[in-house]
Amino acid sequence: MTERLHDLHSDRADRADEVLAGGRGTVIVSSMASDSHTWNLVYLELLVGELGFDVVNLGACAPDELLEYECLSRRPVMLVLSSVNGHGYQDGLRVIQRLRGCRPLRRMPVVLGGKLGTGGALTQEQTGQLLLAGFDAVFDDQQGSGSFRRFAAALPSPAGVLPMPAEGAGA
Ligand code: B12
Repeated sequence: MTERLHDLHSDRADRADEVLAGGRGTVIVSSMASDSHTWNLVYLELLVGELGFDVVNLGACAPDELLEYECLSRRPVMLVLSSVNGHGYQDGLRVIQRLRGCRPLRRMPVVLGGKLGTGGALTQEQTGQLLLAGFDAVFDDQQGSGSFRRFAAALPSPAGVLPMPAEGAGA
């Protein structure tokens, strides 16, 4: 019995270490097929890493098949798509339809953000269509990073991993 309790305790301690070392799970950051901009992805990689996730950055012009393949093989806790070249609506709609059509990826959190339209922000109708097609959230450029941070903070921790310590709490 004592041995079992000891095992349970070490297991918990290992998991806590994992959390402190950034064990909130893997997030994939990527652009989509038409978009060759890269600094947006560098920014997102740093931001998501700062929030405690492990980040895989697929880079610019990621083909739809690559996105699907990486999501299936890595099973991220979230996919963060970025688009700044003005084709965010078209690329986003196509990609989310493909991902949601793939049964194992139906419940994976997927968000889209950046400079999504050519004439500034997307219309309410366009945003609504993206959400209806399966995005969990759409962050237009003018919103800043606050709402994205809140969304990421509310993601459930990977199964069995302890919750992140509250901000400001600590030894
Ligand atoms: C550098 C640059 C390029 C370089 C890119 C080099 C590279 N390696 O990245 C080159 C020359 C290749 C380029 C090409 C083009 N570009 Co360009 N480019 C820029 C420029 C000047 C800076 C972009 C940048 O690096 N910003 C720095 C990064 C850190 O910030 P960011 O990209 O703005 O991303 C921020 C936010 O959008 C947000 N964000 C982004 N993604 C996400 C995702 C989430 C989830 C969240 C929460 C937030 C978020 O966070 C970031 C930090 O605040 C911008 C104009 C500008 N001043 O912004 C135009 C700009 C993005 N380009 C533009 C255009 C049109 C093009 C071209 C189509 C031009 C052409 N006719 O060929 C091509 C597109 C090529 C392609 N296939 O995609 C337009 C896009 C317009 C639109 N969206 O309506 C812009 C805005 C210029 C303009 N004012 O017209 N470009």
